[in-house]
Amino acid sequence: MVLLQIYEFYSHIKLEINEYESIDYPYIYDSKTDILKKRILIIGASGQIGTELTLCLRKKYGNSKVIATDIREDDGTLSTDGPFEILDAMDYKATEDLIIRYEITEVYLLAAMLSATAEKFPMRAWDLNMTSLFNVLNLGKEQKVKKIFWPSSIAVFGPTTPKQHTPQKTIMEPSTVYGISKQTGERWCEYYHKKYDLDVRSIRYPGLISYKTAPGGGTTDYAVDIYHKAVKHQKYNCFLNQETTLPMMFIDDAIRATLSIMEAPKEAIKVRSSYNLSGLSFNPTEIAASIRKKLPDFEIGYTPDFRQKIADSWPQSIDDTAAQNDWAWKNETSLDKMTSIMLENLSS
Ligand code: AKB
Repeated sequence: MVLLQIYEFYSHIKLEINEYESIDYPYIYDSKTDILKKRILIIGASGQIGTELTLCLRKKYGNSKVIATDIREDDGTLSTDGPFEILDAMDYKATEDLIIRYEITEVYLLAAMLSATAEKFPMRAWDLNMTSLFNVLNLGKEQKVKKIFWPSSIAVFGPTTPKQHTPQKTIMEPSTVYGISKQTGERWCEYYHKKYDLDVRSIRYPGLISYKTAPGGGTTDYAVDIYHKAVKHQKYNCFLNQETTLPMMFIDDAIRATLSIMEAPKEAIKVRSSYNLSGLSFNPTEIAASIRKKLPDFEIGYTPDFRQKIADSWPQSIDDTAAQNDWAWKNETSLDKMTSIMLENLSS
C-alpha cells in the first residue's frame, strides 16, 4: 500500500515534468524543483485579463496549481477545471490565509477599478487599487510569496507626456484617478524591490481587446464593444471621436507578454516600476475600416462623452525598447488579424 502511494506520487511528478517539457515557451529559467513547487494565486481572475491568464497558466502548469479568485461567484469558466475561491482583494487576512492554505509561491494581482469607472468613484478606486497592491507587496515583504505580478497601464502618462513613441522614462503627470493610482503603484513596486529585494514585475498595458471576457469600465473598451455590434450587423455609436488614436493590443499578445516577463530571469528585469509595452495604435475610423474589409456594410457614428478627455490625456503610440531588450518582447498580431479573430469568435 505504502509502495503504491510512493509510486503514484513519483509518477505524478514525472507526468507533470513531461507535460511541462512538451510545452514550447521561450523563457523558461525556473528549475524543475521550482516548477514542481509553483503554486499561483490569481486575484481578480474573472476579469478580462484574469480569465485568459488563468486558463493559460493552468494549461501550462496544471489545473490544480493555479488558484483563481474573485470577489464575484464564477459562472463555471474558472471553477470547473481548477480551484476557485471568493476573495476580496482588499482583505489582507483572507489573502494571507489563501496563500498559506495553498502554499502559494506567485501572485498575479489583477483586481482594479479602471479609468472610466474610477472617475465616477474616485475614493473607491483609490482604496481598491492601492489597498490591494499594499496587501500583496506586504505579503511579499514578509516572504509569504516569492514573486508578484501587478499590472500598470498607459494611464500613468498624462497630457504633458510626449504622445508619439512615448519613452519608457518621460514626463508623467497623469490626470485621472486611475492613472494616479497606477503611477503611485509603480513607485511603490520599485521601492519594495529596492528596499526589500521583492521580486515584483509589471507591464504598462495598453487597451486590451478580447472576445472571451469583456473589459469593464475602461476608456479603451470601445475597441471591444465595436466588434460586438459589428457581428450583430448593428451600427456602432462610438464614445470617442474619430481621430482618437490610442495604444491597443490583442489579448493573446498581452498574455504572452505577461508570461514572458514572469518567466524571465530575475537579473533580466531591470525596470522595477513597470515596462512600456507596444502593440497596435489605431483610431475608431481605422478599426471601423478594418471591420469593413470583412463586413462591408458596417457603420460607425460618434458621440464623444466624458471618456474623450481621458483618452486625450493618453499617448498615441509607445516605445517599448526596454521590454524588447530585457525580455525579448515582440508584438505579433496586426489590426486586420485581430479583426478576423474577433469577428470569427464573436459570430460563433
Ligand atoms: C482603461 O481604458 O482604463 C484600461 C487601460 C488603458 O488601462 N483599458
